[in-house]
Amino acid sequence: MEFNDAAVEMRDDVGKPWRYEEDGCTVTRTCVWSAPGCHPVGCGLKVYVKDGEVVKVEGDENHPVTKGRLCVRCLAMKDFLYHPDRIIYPMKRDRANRGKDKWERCSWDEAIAIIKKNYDEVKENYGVESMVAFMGTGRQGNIGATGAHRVLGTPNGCYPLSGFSCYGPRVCITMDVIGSSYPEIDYAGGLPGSYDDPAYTIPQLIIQWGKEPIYSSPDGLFGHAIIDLMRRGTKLVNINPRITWTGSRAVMNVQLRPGTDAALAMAMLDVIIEEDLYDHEFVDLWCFGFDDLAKRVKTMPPEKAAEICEIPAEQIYKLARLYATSKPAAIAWGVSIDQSPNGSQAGQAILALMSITGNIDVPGGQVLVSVSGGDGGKQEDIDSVGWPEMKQELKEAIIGHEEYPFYTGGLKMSQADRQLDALETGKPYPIHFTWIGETNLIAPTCSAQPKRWYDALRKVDFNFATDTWMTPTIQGCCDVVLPLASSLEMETIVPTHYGGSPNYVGALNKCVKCGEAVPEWELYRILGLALNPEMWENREKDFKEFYDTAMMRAYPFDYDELQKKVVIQSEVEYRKYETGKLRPDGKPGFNTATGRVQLYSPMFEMVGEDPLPYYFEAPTTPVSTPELAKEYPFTMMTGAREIGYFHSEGRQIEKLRDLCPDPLVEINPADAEKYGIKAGDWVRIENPWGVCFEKAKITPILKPGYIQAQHGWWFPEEDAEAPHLYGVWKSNINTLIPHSRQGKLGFGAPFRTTLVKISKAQESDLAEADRIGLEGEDGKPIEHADNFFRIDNPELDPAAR
Ligand SMILES: Nc1nc2c(c(=O)[nH]1)N[C@H]1C(S)=C(S)[C@@H](COP(=O)(O)OP(=O)(O)OC[C@H]3O[C@@H](n4cnc5c(=O)[nH]c(N)nc54)[C@H](O)[C@@H]3O)O[C@H]1N2
Ligand SMILES: Nc1nc2c(c(=O)[nH]1)N[C@H]1C(S)=C(S)[C@@H](COP(=O)(O)OP(=O)(O)OC[C@H]3O[C@@H](n4cnc5c(=O)[nH]c(N)nc54)[C@H](O)[C@@H]3O)O[C@H]1N2
Ligand SMILES: [Mo]
Repeated sequence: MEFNDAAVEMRDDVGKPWRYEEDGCTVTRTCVWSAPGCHPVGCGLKVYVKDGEVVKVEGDENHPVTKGRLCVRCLAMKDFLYHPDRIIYPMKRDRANRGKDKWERCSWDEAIAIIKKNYDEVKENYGVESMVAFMGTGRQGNIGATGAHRVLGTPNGCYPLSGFSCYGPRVCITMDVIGSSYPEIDYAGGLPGSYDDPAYTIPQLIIQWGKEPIYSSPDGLFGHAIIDLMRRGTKLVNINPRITWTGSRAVMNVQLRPGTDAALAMAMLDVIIEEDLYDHEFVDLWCFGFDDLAKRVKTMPPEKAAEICEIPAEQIYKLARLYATSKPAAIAWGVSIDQSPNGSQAGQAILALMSITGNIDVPGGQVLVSVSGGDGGKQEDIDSVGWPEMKQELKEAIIGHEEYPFYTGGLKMSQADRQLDALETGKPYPIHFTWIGETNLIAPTCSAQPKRWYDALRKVDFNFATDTWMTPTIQGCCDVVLPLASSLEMETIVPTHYGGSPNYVGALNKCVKCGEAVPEWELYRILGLALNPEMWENREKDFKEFYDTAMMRAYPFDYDELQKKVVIQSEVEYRKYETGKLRPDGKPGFNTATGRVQLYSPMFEMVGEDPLPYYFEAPTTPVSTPELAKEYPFTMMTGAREIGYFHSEGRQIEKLRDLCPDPLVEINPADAEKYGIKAGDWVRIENPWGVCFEKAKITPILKPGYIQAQHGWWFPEEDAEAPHLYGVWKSNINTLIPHSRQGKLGFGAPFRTTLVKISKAQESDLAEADRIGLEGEDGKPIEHADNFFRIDNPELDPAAR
């Protein structure tokens, strides 16, 4: 990645220094990244500190992109920092007391000694492969690669979300099709003149495809940029079963049936090719497999897709023409695509749309990172990041490798569903030691059927966690917990889009210290030196040193310079396929096997997948499982993002809880009337895999027959002890999502297309749900396992393995 000095100079002229005095406070300008959880937009903050304590946080108007705008989660940062439920000291608990609130504060030395004793024993008796490091979303540490491989020395880093249904699929597919990290829309984030920069062109059209950045700012895309661009004339299309806030301002809302995106994308390709609306020059010079693609998409004419997607065929024609004739146009690929077993094909078709319309790596289109960038475009970088000096037989022992080599090879992580199978069955080998690094997986976040994960993790010999808060997962399963610092308590950097798209790099400038919490990179060093010293002995002692040596290749400025400037924008160069900047050999073209955009994927073919996009029904829908649909008539989407919470975080913070006090399920008014459900009623949501309860939000933004249920819920104010675990089972929507329904590449899961039935919850039901795990009248805890966690019923569920 190259960086723009002009931009830096400009900031110096207009910006405040990185630290100054005001109103009796020391003000530090800094950028944020997790914790608290957030994807790396690196929003700018001004943090006011007096007598060593944060008194106020404001948006930093000097930040070249966020320009003072900030979401509520950052505005509530002070409440996050000093909340009594935060973990700021190491804690230990006897294994026999798992699930009991019997934590004891201990020293760092003692905590590390306990971890090391267990590590050494398990390594000696079963080998490092019997260990797993679990990671959640988008944290700076990336436990998957760094933690598992460098700290534990195991090949099994695992993101436990069924089918790795977030971002990973996108990156792997794009790596194969385009040879780059995934292409984000170009919102001028790397340009010093922002939207008015002479190098930039305002997109005529943006398609938010299963994405709603205004709430989510996902994977480094600053949500407000969409609004900024609309103010400058960009038209918006939402492809979304729900009409969202931005949808109400869009020129078109394509309210497709969830999980049918591949059919829609293929039909759009068909129209664009059939009506000769594609970019001939780009296709001729830079694409591979166009004729095969054209032939394939002929099998999905708009009329057929219209039936599958339950939208008018006319709308598909209109959308295809609008997209192909708007220059430039950009598609924002949302997590809804990844959260579908057919998502790999939908993604492949979306990349084909971006490519054949000539929108790849052009101003206002989809921007790509250059090979010298921070995403490690060079093969040796990829190898060394993923597998530091790990023996070949260990690499091959990674769980799920034989069945899903595209997944395990691309992500260097064990396949999530097979990882649960291994925990449950001991096959291909038993798991004896886990590090729950950055995920609250038994809350309805990073797993399908979390009760199965919970039961399996409880049996593991030793589990330790690293987090900023106590969670149901830690309370239920762990033996040691190490405290992590938040964004305001550390020095580090934030590269937007995890370094995947050239925008800017921000500095996290330390403002305060809380207890004995440490930044994630420091934690790796502490653990690494104890457990796997040969990998860590010669490594840098602090972040500045690490940055100035290890990261210099990616960033041509030293840490002190970045700290002072707070944000440095990258130099954006377009059409890099013409100048050789996308390939390590410096030749023009793309960094793929054929040197072109692979509309036909040789790699997919090699691993037994169809090389061309195709459509298949999700595992439980009225079409694929009509019998099941008779009893469970609603199609459930889950997890559409809320502004106040990041997944399972934030329920403790009063200001955020006030915004959304209860778990909500959206129901269309016609359905609500039919089922006698009123706004605010508790609703029983049920299917063969489980039962849970959320409160009704009655809204016409979704069609009858569909519901959208919130994820992430637990109740930190409730009883901590197992099996109640802060009421984590009551509104645990993921108990209803079946395990192991991924596509052929190992990706995708039905988080947005599962069949359920709904009813107004009975008082007795709710009373039972509220008391799961608490003592009944006879003094024994109520388990209700049969009622709340159904056992897979193979008769109802033909797809069950
Ligand atoms: N039903 C349903 N379920 C979903 C989704 C959905 O749409 N529907 N979305 C899925 C998606 S896309 C994702 S990515 C997953 C996310 O799943 P998770 O990542 O597991 O979710 P979180 O609750 O954000 O985070 C877990 C823990 O990380 C801690 N944490 C925060 N910041 C840091 C940090 O910097 N370092 C460390 N070590 N810990 C930190 C938090 O305190 C929290 O306890 O959820 C998935 N779950
Ligand atoms: N405030 C907040 N921000 C977050 C997070 C958070 O928990 N809270 N989580 C972060 C994470 S890990 C992620 S991955 C991102 C995700 O962020 P986004 O990619 O923006 O995804 P969502 O908001 O989950 O979903 C976007 C829309 O997809 C629609 N949708 C549902 N099913 C389908 C479908 O089958 N097809 C189509 N086309 N659309 C569908 C939903 O109605 C929803 O409005 O957000 C990140 N940012
Ligand atoms: Mo995610």
